[in-house]
Amino acid sequence: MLQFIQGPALQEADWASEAAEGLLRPRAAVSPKFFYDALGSRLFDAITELDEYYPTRTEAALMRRHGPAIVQAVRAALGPGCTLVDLGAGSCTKAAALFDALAPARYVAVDISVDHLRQALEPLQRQHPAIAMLGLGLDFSARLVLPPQAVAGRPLVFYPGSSIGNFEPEAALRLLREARALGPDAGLLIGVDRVKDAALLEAAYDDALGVTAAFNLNLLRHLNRRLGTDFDLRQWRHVARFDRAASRIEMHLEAREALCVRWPGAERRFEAGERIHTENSYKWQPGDFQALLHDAGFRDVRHWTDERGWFSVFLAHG
Ligand code: AVI
Repeated sequence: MLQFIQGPALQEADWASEAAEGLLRPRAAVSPKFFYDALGSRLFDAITELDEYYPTRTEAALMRRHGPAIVQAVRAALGPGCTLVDLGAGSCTKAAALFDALAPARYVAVDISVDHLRQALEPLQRQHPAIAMLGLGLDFSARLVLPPQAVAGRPLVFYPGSSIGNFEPEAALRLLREARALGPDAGLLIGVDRVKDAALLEAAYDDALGVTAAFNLNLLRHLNRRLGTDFDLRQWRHVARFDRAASRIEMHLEAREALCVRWPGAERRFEAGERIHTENSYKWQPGDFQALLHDAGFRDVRHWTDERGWFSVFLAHG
């Protein structure tokens, strides 16, 4: 049985006012959610294929190598017939790879828009008729609560891809607490990118082909369409730096020259070298992430890593 539910969607006026507020701050900043229009989503898919962008392929290799042990640990922790809650499900391929071994009773695919999920879920439901499936449109970065009919059996929240790194640590803690609160016996399986050499990290976020630069600059195109700004993309350049003290990659767009950006009802001057902060991608030490999981209320935590120790998958429950 396949169902779809769309939660409250952000109104166009909310998107515009959020972007305008960020542009008008003394240190301009725009939320990374503005990366993901149709072209931005395709550019992100291209990033995951770059030689320099190791997280996607490292996590995939880790899941292939340790998948059986991970699934066994999940089954030992949660028992059979869990509800697999897939955050940021997109094409649902990462979760679908677990179906045969994990045999969930239900699959809840969560993404910002339910329309993204229809294409993926319809064929998946035909391939796995025994799993009850729900596509849920929800901005879980604001708050993760599921409709009461979504969960039947113990929930296992699945959040691969190290997207937790795009949350500020306090917001990450809030999301993990909300995951813990999905049920008295909720579990969590999550991919986390680790602290490593700055040169490796900076190359992953500033690749030779310029795909990440295009991904970052595309945010300005998106703003031109959504807010009516008149950004000229040629006046901006992509910057990605690892801040070791904050343990995060920061992405910015830097004005190549003094300029003025205008949009209906407002304008903002930028000096040459002035930046718009577009994303943080936090890199975690395993011990610190384990402490965060404990703070979120999970008592039992295990983790697996690849042979270079670049990426970790954590299973938390209890
Ligand atoms: C989606 N997220 C995990 C990516 C990351 O690595 O922080 C987004 C990204 N930004 C630039 N490259 C990839």
